[in-house]
Amino acid sequence: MKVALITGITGQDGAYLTELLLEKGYDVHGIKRRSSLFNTDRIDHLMADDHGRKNPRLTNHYGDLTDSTNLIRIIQEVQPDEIYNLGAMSHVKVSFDAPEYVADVDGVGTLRILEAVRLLGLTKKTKIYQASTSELYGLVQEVPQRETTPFYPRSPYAVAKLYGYWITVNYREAYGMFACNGILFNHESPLRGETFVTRKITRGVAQIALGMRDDIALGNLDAKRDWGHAKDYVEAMWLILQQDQPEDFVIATGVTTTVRDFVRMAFGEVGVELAFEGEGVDEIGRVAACNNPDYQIPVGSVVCRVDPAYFRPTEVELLIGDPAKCKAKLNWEPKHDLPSLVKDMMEADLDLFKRDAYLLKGGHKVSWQHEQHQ
Ligand code: NDP
Ligand code: GDR
Repeated sequence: MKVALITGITGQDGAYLTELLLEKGYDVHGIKRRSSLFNTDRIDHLMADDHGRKNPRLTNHYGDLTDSTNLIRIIQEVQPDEIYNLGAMSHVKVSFDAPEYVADVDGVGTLRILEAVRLLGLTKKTKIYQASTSELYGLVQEVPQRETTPFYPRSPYAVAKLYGYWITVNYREAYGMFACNGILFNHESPLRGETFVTRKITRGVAQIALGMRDDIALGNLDAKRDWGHAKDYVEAMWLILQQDQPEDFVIATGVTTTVRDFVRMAFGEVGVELAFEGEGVDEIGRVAACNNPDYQIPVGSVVCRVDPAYFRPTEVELLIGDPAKCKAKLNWEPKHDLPSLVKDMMEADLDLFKRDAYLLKGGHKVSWQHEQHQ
């Protein structure tokens, strides 16, 4: 039985990857941070059965990527065959507010994992997956972006990940380690963090459709992203570590879409047709037609607007990945396209907020009313 260690197990990808590896018969260990609130919502269903009996094949360890001592101790105890380094402060806009912390976690954190494996003498046993990102491409140098496209990072997050990328390559070349970068383009799901744009949109549209709010405020509607489904992308992570030779791979769909069109598609799921008017900070999205009797949103109402608070000091305008290498070598192709992703996320958020809509009607408060978005 193989043993895997996942940093960032409580995040979106950590949850889907844990599910996948358990299905494949792995013993899974995760590193989670101590938090004053429970932070294992995404993996609770995997940690214990309906009767509260602990899953013997899933073990969590308290730890942090800023602390070498606990990383060394955990890796020594677990003796993993595979490490998936998914832990990171992963929000691009927030990285401008906490640049030094992000350098420490996302950049030096990767070094700490690699160095722990080397110091413990596990270089021949333990394969390492590093969660690299399409944000490395930043300012457009070439489209579609592929493994050989030059990097031009545009945020403290991307600069920290650039260090993570190269230190992974360096440990592979210097010490012969099986250490690989997956350069993953944006991937989303019903488990996506609430402050990333797709989830912010699907949650907002669900709340508007259920009569719980009037509109959503967003930043740059012109940004283009190559969006896939997280479920497909964790499969690619696993495949990268099953190859004969350690290599770096772009994982993408090859299709790009604007944030504005994602908003249109999400509203389309509740039968609303949007018309955008105005430009820049004056742009608004207005209901042109509402064709679903379950969700009555008045024609003419403004349901989407732009708030410059969500603009970034430097933006990544266009991402579109070339999946040729992952198709050819990993035989990986996404099972979901963008319409099925939007549908999946909208259905989940409509389900989620139906209960809250009921509570609000009864005069109760619900927690999301006080949320701060980014
Ligand atoms: P999430 O933000 O959902 O999850 C991040 C995880 O990292 C959480 O488990 C979080 O713990 C943990 N974490 C944060 N800080 C630390 C720390 N100091 N020490 C240990 N763990 C920490 O990200 P995703 O699941 O979406 O992404 C997974 C990885 O892939 C990240 O590295 C991200 O940068 C990268 N990536 C993501 C892409 C995407 O589109 N989703 C695309 C390309 C790369 P907690 O729950 O306590 O906050
Ligand atoms: P990104 O994802 O920065 O690509 O990083 P995000 O969803 O945050 O932004 C995508 C694009 O949408 C624009 N945008 C907004 N973004 C947010 N968060 N909130 C808004 O209100 C909003 N309005 C418009 C952004 O400006 C941007 O252009 C994600 C993360 O998962 C990273 O960890 C990962 O490395 C990359 O994807 C690939």
